[in-house]
Amino acid sequence: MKLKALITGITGQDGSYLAEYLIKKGYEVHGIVRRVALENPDHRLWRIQKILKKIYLHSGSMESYANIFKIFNKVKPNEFYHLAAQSYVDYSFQDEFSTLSSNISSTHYCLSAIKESGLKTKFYFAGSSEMFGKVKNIPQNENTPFHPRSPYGISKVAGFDLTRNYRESYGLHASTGILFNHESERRGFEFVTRKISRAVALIKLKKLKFLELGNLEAKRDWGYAPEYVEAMWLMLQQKKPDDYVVGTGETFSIKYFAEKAFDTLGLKFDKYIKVNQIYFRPAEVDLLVADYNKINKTTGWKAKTKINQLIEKMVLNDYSLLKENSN
Ligand code: GDR
Repeated sequence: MKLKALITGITGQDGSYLAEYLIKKGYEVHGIVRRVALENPDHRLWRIQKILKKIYLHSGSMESYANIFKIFNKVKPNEFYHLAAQSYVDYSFQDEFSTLSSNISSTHYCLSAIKESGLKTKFYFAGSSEMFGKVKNIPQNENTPFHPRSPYGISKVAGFDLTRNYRESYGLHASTGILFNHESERRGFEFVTRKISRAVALIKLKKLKFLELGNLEAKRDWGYAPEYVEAMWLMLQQKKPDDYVVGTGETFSIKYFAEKAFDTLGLKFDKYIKVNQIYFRPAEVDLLVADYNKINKTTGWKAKTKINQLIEKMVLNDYSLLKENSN
Protein backbone atom coordinates (compact mmCIF):
# COMPACT_ATOMS: atom_id res chain seq x y z
CA MET A 1 0.00 0.00 0.00
CA LYS A 2 1.26 3.43 -0.98
CA LEU A 3 1.62 6.02 1.74
CA LYS A 4 -0.76 8.94 1.24
CA ALA A 5 0.05 12.60 1.72
CA LEU A 6 -2.39 15.50 1.75
CA ILE A 7 -1.02 18.98 1.02
CA THR A 8 -2.76 22.32 1.48
CA GLY A 9 -1.18 25.07 -0.60
CA ILE A 10 -0.07 22.53 -3.23
CA THR A 11 -0.19 25.18 -5.98
CA GLY A 12 2.38 27.37 -4.22
CA GLN A 13 6.17 27.29 -4.41
CA ASP A 14 6.67 24.90 -1.49
CA GLY A 15 3.57 22.81 -2.23
CA SER A 16 4.69 22.13 -5.78
CA TYR A 17 8.21 21.09 -4.76
CA LEU A 18 6.88 18.98 -1.91
CA ALA A 19 4.43 17.19 -4.21
CA GLU A 20 7.26 16.35 -6.63
CA TYR A 21 9.47 15.19 -3.77
CA LEU A 22 6.77 12.90 -2.34
CA ILE A 23 5.86 11.45 -5.76
CA LYS A 24 9.53 10.49 -6.18
CA LYS A 25 9.39 8.81 -2.78
CA GLY A 26 6.42 6.70 -3.95
CA TYR A 27 3.61 8.55 -2.14
CA GLU A 28 0.08 8.96 -3.42
CA VAL A 29 -0.18 12.75 -3.33
CA HIS A 30 -3.42 14.67 -2.76
CA GLY A 31 -3.87 18.42 -2.67
CA ILE A 32 -6.58 20.83 -1.60
CA VAL A 33 -7.13 23.68 -4.07
CA ARG A 34 -9.64 26.48 -4.45
CA ARG A 35 -12.45 25.83 -6.92
CA VAL A 36 -11.37 28.90 -8.93
CA ALA A 37 -7.94 27.32 -9.39
CA LEU A 38 -9.46 24.39 -11.24
CA GLU A 39 -11.45 26.78 -13.43
CA ASN A 40 -8.35 28.74 -14.36
CA PRO A 41 -5.56 26.13 -14.53
CA ASP A 42 -3.14 28.09 -16.77
CA HIS A 43 -3.01 30.96 -14.36
CA ARG A 44 -3.27 29.13 -11.03
CA LEU A 45 -1.77 25.69 -11.55
CA TRP A 46 1.41 26.58 -13.47
CA ARG A 47 3.72 25.25 -10.79
CA ILE A 48 2.09 21.80 -10.78
CA GLN A 49 1.25 21.63 -14.50
CA LYS A 50 3.83 18.90 -15.13
CA ILE A 51 2.59 16.62 -12.34
CA LEU A 52 -1.17 17.15 -12.74
CA LYS A 53 -1.70 13.60 -14.00
CA LYS A 54 0.20 12.14 -11.05
CA ILE A 55 -1.69 13.84 -8.22
CA TYR A 56 -5.26 14.04 -6.91
CA LEU A 57 -6.77 17.48 -6.46
CA HIS A 58 -9.77 18.19 -4.23
CA SER A 59 -11.52 21.51 -4.44
CA GLY A 60 -12.40 23.10 -1.15
CA SER A 61 -12.07 26.26 0.88
CA MET A 62 -9.54 26.48 3.69
CA GLU A 63 -12.07 28.70 5.43
CA SER A 64 -14.60 25.90 5.78
CA TYR A 65 -14.16 23.32 8.51
CA ALA A 66 -16.76 21.12 6.80
CA ASN A 67 -14.74 21.13 3.55
CA ILE A 68 -11.45 20.28 5.23
CA PHE A 69 -13.01 17.61 7.43
CA LYS A 70 -14.69 15.98 4.42
CA ILE A 71 -11.60 15.95 2.22
CA PHE A 72 -9.39 14.77 5.07
CA ASN A 73 -11.73 11.87 5.86
CA LYS A 74 -12.02 10.91 2.22
CA VAL A 75 -8.26 10.79 1.68
CA LYS A 76 -7.29 9.47 5.12
CA PRO A 77 -3.67 10.56 4.66
CA ASN A 78 -0.69 9.21 6.56
CA GLU A 79 0.90 12.65 6.41
CA PHE A 80 -0.82 16.03 6.27
CA TYR A 81 1.23 19.08 5.25
CA HIS A 82 -0.48 22.39 5.95
CA LEU A 83 1.23 25.00 3.79
CA ALA A 84 -1.72 27.13 2.65
CA ALA A 85 -1.77 30.68 4.02
CA GLN A 86 -1.96 34.32 3.12
CA SER A 87 1.83 34.40 3.15
CA TYR A 88 2.70 37.89 1.90
CA VAL A 89 3.82 39.86 4.96
CA ASP A 90 3.29 43.32 3.42
CA TYR A 91 -0.27 42.51 2.38
CA SER A 92 -1.06 41.29 5.89
CA PHE A 93 -0.88 44.93 7.06
CA GLN A 94 -3.48 45.95 4.50
CA ASP A 95 -5.77 43.05 5.22
CA GLU A 96 -5.15 42.24 8.87
CA PHE A 97 -8.52 40.75 9.60
CA SER A 98 -8.67 38.21 6.82
CA THR A 99 -4.98 37.26 7.19
CA LEU A 100 -5.44 36.58 10.89
CA SER A 101 -8.76 34.82 10.64
CA SER A 102 -8.01 32.65 7.62
CA ASN A 103 -4.44 31.71 8.62
CA ILE A 104 -5.39 30.83 12.19
CA SER A 105 -8.70 29.11 11.45
CA SER A 106 -7.35 26.97 8.61
CA THR A 107 -4.61 25.59 10.88
CA HIS A 108 -7.13 24.96 13.62
CA TYR A 109 -9.47 23.16 11.18
CA CYS A 110 -6.70 20.85 9.95
CA LEU A 111 -5.68 19.92 13.50
CA SER A 112 -9.25 19.39 14.60
CA ALA A 113 -10.01 17.20 11.57
CA ILE A 114 -7.13 14.89 12.54
CA LYS A 115 -8.22 14.78 16.17
CA GLU A 116 -11.87 14.12 15.39
CA SER A 117 -11.05 11.40 12.86
CA GLY A 118 -9.05 9.40 15.40
CA LEU A 119 -6.52 8.60 12.64
CA LYS A 120 -2.78 8.49 13.34
CA THR A 121 -2.04 11.07 10.63
CA LYS A 122 1.19 13.02 11.12
CA PHE A 123 0.84 16.80 10.76
CA TYR A 124 3.25 19.45 9.50
CA PHE A 125 2.60 23.12 10.14
CA ALA A 126 4.44 25.72 8.06
CA GLY A 127 5.76 28.10 10.68
CA SER A 128 7.98 31.04 9.77
CA SER A 129 11.03 33.01 10.87
CA GLU A 130 8.62 35.99 10.87
CA MET A 131 7.54 34.64 14.28
CA PHE A 132 10.90 35.90 15.68
CA GLY A 133 10.26 39.41 14.30
CA LYS A 134 12.10 41.86 16.54
CA VAL A 135 14.68 39.26 17.38
CA LYS A 136 15.74 38.58 20.94
CA ASN A 137 18.84 36.50 20.06
CA ILE A 138 21.19 36.19 17.11
CA PRO A 139 21.08 33.60 15.56
CA GLN A 140 17.54 32.38 16.23
CA ASN A 141 16.80 28.84 17.31
CA GLU A 142 13.87 26.88 18.77
CA ASN A 143 14.35 28.53 22.19
CA THR A 144 14.37 32.12 20.94
CA PRO A 145 11.28 34.00 22.19
CA PHE A 146 8.82 35.18 19.55
CA HIS A 147 8.09 38.85 18.91
CA PRO A 148 6.14 38.96 15.62
CA ARG A 149 6.02 42.32 13.81
CA SER A 150 3.09 41.81 11.40
CA PRO A 151 -0.40 40.31 11.34
CA TYR A 152 1.14 37.52 9.27
CA GLY A 153 3.77 36.82 11.95
CA ILE A 154 1.10 36.87 14.65
CA SER A 155 -1.01 34.38 12.70
CA LYS A 156 2.00 32.04 12.44
CA VAL A 157 2.70 32.26 16.18
CA ALA A 158 -0.95 31.35 16.80
CA GLY A 159 -0.64 28.40 14.37
CA PHE A 160 2.53 27.31 16.17
CA ASP A 161 0.76 27.44 19.54
CA LEU A 162 -2.25 25.55 18.19
CA THR A 163 0.00 22.84 16.74
CA ARG A 164 1.92 22.45 20.01
CA ASN A 165 -1.31 22.43 21.98
CA TYR A 166 -2.84 19.64 19.90
CA ARG A 167 0.38 17.68 20.33
CA GLU A 168 0.37 18.14 24.09
CA SER A 169 -3.37 17.81 24.67
CA TYR A 170 -4.34 15.03 22.27
CA GLY A 171 -1.07 13.27 21.49
CA LEU A 172 -1.04 14.26 17.80
CA HIS A 173 2.18 13.74 15.86
CA ALA A 174 2.17 17.45 14.99
CA SER A 175 5.35 19.40 14.18
CA THR A 176 6.16 22.94 13.15
CA GLY A 177 8.93 23.82 10.74
CA ILE A 178 10.15 27.34 11.49
CA LEU A 179 11.39 28.01 7.99
CA PHE A 180 13.50 31.04 7.15
CA ASN A 181 13.11 32.67 3.71
CA HIS A 182 13.42 30.17 0.90
CA GLU A 183 13.33 31.20 -2.71
CA SER A 184 13.44 29.62 -6.15
CA GLU A 185 12.50 29.96 -9.79
CA ARG A 186 8.92 29.34 -8.63
CA ARG A 187 8.81 32.18 -6.10
CA GLY A 188 5.75 34.46 -6.33
CA PHE A 189 6.41 37.82 -8.02
CA GLU A 190 5.38 39.90 -5.01
CA PHE A 191 8.33 38.70 -2.89
CA VAL A 192 11.47 40.79 -3.04
CA THR A 193 13.85 38.19 -4.54
CA ARG A 194 11.60 37.41 -7.49
CA LYS A 195 10.70 41.06 -7.93
CA ILE A 196 14.43 41.75 -8.26
CA SER A 197 15.31 38.79 -10.51
CA ARG A 198 12.47 39.60 -12.90
CA ALA A 199 13.24 43.32 -12.99
CA VAL A 200 16.93 42.68 -13.70
CA ALA A 201 15.97 40.48 -16.65
CA LEU A 202 13.50 43.07 -17.96
CA ILE A 203 16.08 45.87 -17.64
CA LYS A 204 18.61 43.78 -19.53
CA LEU A 205 16.04 43.27 -22.28
CA LYS A 206 15.34 47.03 -22.27
CA LYS A 207 11.73 46.51 -21.26
CA LEU A 208 12.04 48.28 -17.92
CA LYS A 209 13.99 51.42 -16.99
CA PHE A 210 14.45 51.02 -13.22
CA LEU A 211 13.44 49.00 -10.19
CA GLU A 212 11.68 50.48 -7.17
CA LEU A 213 12.27 48.83 -3.81
CA GLY A 214 11.64 49.60 -0.15
CA ASN A 215 14.02 48.91 2.73
CA LEU A 216 17.37 47.77 1.32
CA GLU A 217 19.03 47.33 4.71
CA ALA A 218 16.90 44.48 6.12
CA LYS A 219 18.77 41.18 6.29
CA ARG A 220 17.39 37.74 5.58
CA ASP A 221 18.59 34.13 5.72
CA TRP A 222 17.83 32.97 2.18
CA GLY A 223 17.88 29.31 1.12
CA TYR A 224 16.77 27.30 -1.89
CA ALA A 225 13.17 26.08 -1.59
CA PRO A 226 13.49 22.53 -3.05
CA GLU A 227 15.90 21.69 -0.23
CA TYR A 228 13.48 22.97 2.40
CA VAL A 229 10.64 20.59 1.47
CA GLU A 230 12.95 17.71 2.31
CA ALA A 231 13.29 19.18 5.82
CA MET A 232 9.47 19.13 6.13
CA TRP A 233 9.36 15.46 5.22
CA LEU A 234 12.24 14.59 7.56
CA MET A 235 10.38 16.16 10.50
CA LEU A 236 7.46 13.80 9.97
CA GLN A 237 9.74 10.76 9.82
CA GLN A 238 10.94 11.33 13.40
CA LYS A 239 9.55 9.12 16.12
CA LYS A 240 8.51 12.11 18.21
CA PRO A 241 6.87 15.27 16.88
CA ASP A 242 8.83 18.46 17.53
CA ASP A 243 9.61 21.95 16.24
CA TYR A 244 12.61 22.76 14.10
CA VAL A 245 14.33 25.87 12.76
CA VAL A 246 15.31 25.52 9.09
CA GLY A 247 17.70 27.97 7.42
CA THR A 248 21.22 28.38 6.04
CA GLY A 249 22.87 30.12 9.01
CA GLU A 250 23.95 33.03 6.78
CA THR A 251 22.33 36.43 6.38
CA PHE A 252 22.48 39.04 3.62
CA SER A 253 20.83 42.40 3.03
CA ILE A 254 18.29 43.11 0.30
CA LYS A 255 20.93 45.44 -1.12
CA TYR A 256 23.41 42.55 -1.39
CA PHE A 257 20.83 40.40 -3.17
CA ALA A 258 20.01 43.19 -5.62
CA GLU A 259 23.66 44.08 -6.31
CA LYS A 260 24.54 40.48 -7.09
CA ALA A 261 21.41 40.06 -9.20
CA PHE A 262 22.37 43.04 -11.38
CA ASP A 263 25.97 41.76 -11.53
CA THR A 264 24.73 38.45 -12.92
CA LEU A 265 23.68 40.16 -16.14
CA GLY A 266 26.57 42.62 -16.16
CA LEU A 267 24.51 45.60 -14.97
CA LYS A 268 25.32 48.23 -12.34
CA PHE A 269 22.90 48.21 -9.43
CA ASP A 270 23.09 51.96 -8.56
CA LYS A 271 22.07 52.97 -12.07
CA TYR A 272 18.69 51.25 -11.84
CA ILE A 273 17.51 51.20 -8.21
CA LYS A 274 15.09 53.72 -6.74
CA VAL A 275 13.92 53.60 -3.15
CA ASN A 276 10.22 54.25 -2.69
CA GLN A 277 8.62 54.72 0.73
CA ILE A 278 5.47 52.90 -0.36
CA TYR A 279 7.34 49.61 -0.10
CA PHE A 280 8.36 50.16 3.52
CA ARG A 281 6.36 48.27 6.14
CA PRO A 282 4.75 49.82 9.23
CA ALA A 283 7.03 47.57 11.32
CA GLU A 284 10.11 45.89 9.84
CA VAL A 285 11.95 42.71 10.73
CA ASP A 286 15.55 43.91 10.54
CA LEU A 287 17.62 40.79 10.79
CA LEU A 288 16.99 37.07 10.57
CA VAL A 289 19.56 34.30 10.70
CA ALA A 290 18.97 30.68 11.59
CA ASP A 291 20.70 28.46 14.07
CA TYR A 292 19.82 25.18 12.32
CA ASN A 293 21.76 22.91 14.71
CA LYS A 294 18.78 20.96 15.96
CA ILE A 295 17.51 19.75 12.59
CA ASN A 296 21.07 19.08 11.48
CA LYS A 297 21.82 16.95 14.55
CA THR A 298 18.48 15.11 14.42
CA THR A 299 18.15 14.44 10.71
CA GLY A 300 21.43 15.42 9.07
CA TRP A 301 19.68 18.16 7.04
CA LYS A 302 21.78 21.09 5.89
CA ALA A 303 21.20 23.71 3.22
CA LYS A 304 23.40 23.21 0.16
CA THR A 305 22.75 26.10 -2.19
CA LYS A 306 24.73 29.25 -1.37
CA ILE A 307 23.32 32.75 -1.77
CA ASN A 308 25.25 33.60 -4.96
CA GLN A 309 24.15 30.37 -6.64
CA LEU A 310 20.55 31.08 -5.65
CA ILE A 311 20.68 34.60 -7.09
CA GLU A 312 22.23 33.36 -10.32
CA LYS A 313 19.65 30.59 -10.74
CA MET A 314 16.75 33.03 -10.26
CA VAL A 315 18.09 35.76 -12.52
CA LEU A 316 19.09 33.42 -15.34
CA ASN A 317 15.73 31.66 -15.16
CA ASP A 318 13.81 34.93 -15.49
CA TYR A 319 16.09 36.13 -18.23
CA SER A 320 15.58 33.00 -20.31
CA LEU A 321 11.80 32.97 -19.72
CA LEU A 322 11.42 36.61 -20.71
CA LYS A 323 13.78 36.34 -23.65
CA GLU A 324 11.81 33.39 -24.98
CA ASN A 325 8.56 35.37 -24.68
CA SER A 326 10.01 38.39 -26.43
CA ASN A 327 11.20 36.39 -29.46
P1 GDR B 1 9.45 38.29 3.93
O1 GDR B 1 9.66 38.31 2.34
O2 GDR B 1 8.62 39.41 4.39
O3 GDR B 1 10.81 38.15 4.55
O4 GDR B 1 8.62 36.94 4.15
P2 GDR B 1 9.66 39.49 1.29
O5 GDR B 1 10.42 38.98 0.12
O6 GDR B 1 8.30 40.03 1.02
O7 GDR B 1 10.49 40.68 2.02
C1 GDR B 1 11.83 40.51 2.40
C2 GDR B 1 12.43 41.83 2.83
O8 GDR B 1 12.59 42.67 1.68
C3 GDR B 1 12.20 44.00 2.02
N1 GDR B 1 11.81 44.73 0.79
C4 GDR B 1 10.80 44.38 -0.03
N2 GDR B 1 9.93 43.36 0.01
C5 GDR B 1 9.02 43.24 -1.01
N3 GDR B 1 8.17 42.21 -1.01
N4 GDR B 1 8.96 44.17 -2.03
C6 GDR B 1 9.82 45.23 -2.09
O9 GDR B 1 9.76 46.04 -3.02
C7 GDR B 1 10.80 45.34 -1.05
N5 GDR B 1 11.80 46.23 -0.81
C8 GDR B 1 12.40 45.84 0.31
C9 GDR B 1 11.06 43.80 3.01
O10 GDR B 1 10.82 45.01 3.73
C10 GDR B 1 11.61 42.65 3.83
O11 GDR B 1 12.48 43.15 4.82
C11 GDR B 1 8.86 35.76 3.40
C12 GDR B 1 7.49 35.16 3.05
O12 GDR B 1 7.68 34.09 2.16
C13 GDR B 1 6.80 34.65 4.30
O13 GDR B 1 5.58 33.99 3.94
C14 GDR B 1 7.72 33.65 5.00
O14 GDR B 1 7.12 33.14 6.15
C15 GDR B 1 9.05 34.33 5.33
O15 GDR B 1 9.63 34.84 4.15
C16 GDR B 1 10.02 33.38 5.99
